[in-house]
Amino acid sequence: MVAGSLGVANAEVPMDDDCDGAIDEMVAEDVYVDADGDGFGTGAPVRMCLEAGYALRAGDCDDTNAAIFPDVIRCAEASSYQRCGKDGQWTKAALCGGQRSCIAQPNGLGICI
Ligand SMILES: [Ca+2]
Ligand SMILES: [Ca+2]
Repeated sequence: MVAGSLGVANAEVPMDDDCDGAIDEMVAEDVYVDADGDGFGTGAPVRMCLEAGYALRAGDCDDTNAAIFPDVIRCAEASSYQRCGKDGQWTKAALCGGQRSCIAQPNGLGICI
């Protein structure tokens, strides 16, 4: 693990930077705010010990809905859908194909049937 500026900060403020109870080992985790608790967060990473309300993975397209996270789909229009990308952005709409329709589910997901 690269110490970088973290080492400078630790010289001034002793901290348990890898959550093992020892102080100033120059190791920390990048975590993301995870408001809905689905294991995927949003926004800029924060270097700290992982705790409730945070996740190690980013990419949540909707951090207010625990059913929405990378790789799920939602309906864009009657016969098209969007996929939640690993970057936390919805992809461009794609057709369900084969005369199928996209049916929105109560949890916000979509199903092409
Ligand atoms: Ca989340
Ligand atoms: Ca979510």
